[in-house]
Amino acid sequence: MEHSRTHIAGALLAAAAVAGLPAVAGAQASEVYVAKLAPMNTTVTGKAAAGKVTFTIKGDSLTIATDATGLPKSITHWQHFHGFTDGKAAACPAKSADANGDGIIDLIETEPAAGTTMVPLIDDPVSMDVAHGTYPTATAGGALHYRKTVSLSALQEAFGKAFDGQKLDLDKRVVFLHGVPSDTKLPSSVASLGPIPAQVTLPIACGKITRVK
Ligand SMILES: [Cu+2]
Repeated sequence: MEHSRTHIAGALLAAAAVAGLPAVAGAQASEVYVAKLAPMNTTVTGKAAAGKVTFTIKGDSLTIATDATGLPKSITHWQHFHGFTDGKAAACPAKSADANGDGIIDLIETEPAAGTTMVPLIDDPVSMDVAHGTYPTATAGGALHYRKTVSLSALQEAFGKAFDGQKLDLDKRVVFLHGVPSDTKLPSSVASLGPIPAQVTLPIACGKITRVK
């Protein structure tokens, strides 16, 4: 017992000594970006998605967290940030984005306002694997909680490779949550990406990323 107490005290002292160094680094300002989610296509989902996606940068660490409610329950939801590769700032699509007037803003109709799919918020965002990444699943109550920490420099490098040397520029991006149940009936006018079913890519929430700290 005596031995283990001594050991614990020693370990605490060592931890404090180590913590002393990061405390200096921790004093450097962290950057926080937030996208407040607004619902989209509620006539299809029958409910209003809400919540936020937070991006916290500390040194080389970027933590991405989604906390959302009001989602189609118990299914996987694709989520990404979208944007333009020419430096233009992205925006969430307005109602007028429904170009074909079918009452639904599909993924393709988001592009004039929001640009292209950029980084998937999956188990490994640095892989940039939009089509095959593992996306989070909503609970039976329609809530979704996702949290992932990546190396900022690694993500920046992968992003630059995919998008012609562009910077992440989070405050020029928007986040989309996608997805309705696979048996949801959609008009044939609802477009999607390649062979991916429109039910998977249908936008259900959007939020513009803004820097709050
Ligand atoms: Cu997306």
